[in-house]
Amino acid sequence: MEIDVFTLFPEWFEWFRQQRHVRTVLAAGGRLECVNYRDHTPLGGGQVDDTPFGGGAGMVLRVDVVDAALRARYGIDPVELRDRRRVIALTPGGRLLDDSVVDELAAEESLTLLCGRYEGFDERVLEHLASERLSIGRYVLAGGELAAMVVCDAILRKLPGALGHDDSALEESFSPALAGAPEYPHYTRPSDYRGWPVPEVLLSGHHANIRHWRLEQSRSRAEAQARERQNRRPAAEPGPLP
Ligand code: 6GU
Repeated sequence: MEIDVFTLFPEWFEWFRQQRHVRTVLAAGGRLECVNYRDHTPLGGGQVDDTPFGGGAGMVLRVDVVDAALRARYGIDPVELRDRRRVIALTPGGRLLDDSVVDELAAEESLTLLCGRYEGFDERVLEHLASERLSIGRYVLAGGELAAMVVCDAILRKLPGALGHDDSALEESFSPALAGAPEYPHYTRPSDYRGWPVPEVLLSGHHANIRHWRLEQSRSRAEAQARERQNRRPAAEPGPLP
């Protein structure tokens, strides 16, 4: 897996790269590299953003800057690049990340993640340079960097060897192995702490019973989650603008 992250804050990713599961994947031949938009800007003074046409708050990442950075990295017109490689713009309005999207991305050989800053991207980045848009949830972050790290973390931990135990990522929350349900609970020593006991079945050594109990727990958690979703008000359908 080779991931290129385009950002104005490559130093944020130095910490991320040092985390054990990330180091493991990188040591096994994976790549996680950052490209600083500012290193490739065609504008003077390291300028990368500009005020929005039509007025309004904040600054917008310029399309010519993103174009130049992609071209410098890949040596071809980014308009062609996006047909050959997934160029994913991180933006709160994008497709919502979930376990199946992570699986889909983890199956790719290479990915490009574009982080926006300020008020976000000039819309023409999304329309003409990116192949798709991705969001990590219905809230707004100050920039795409943390979202990019979330995406990288979720992908890298699925790759062989990342967790040191190849089964760990298999039967986990929301995985097909659990029919998309949350994971069953885990316990370790002590078996009784302050009168809080570990469920008897887990201490029984009876593997079939343990398996049955775990799947049952996972199923009932899925049901509880579904009930909770129903009780909540439906996720705000965008209403008419004021
Ligand atoms: Cl991908 N970017 C930003 N700026 N905010 C977000 C997001 C992405 N996903 C959720 N909120």
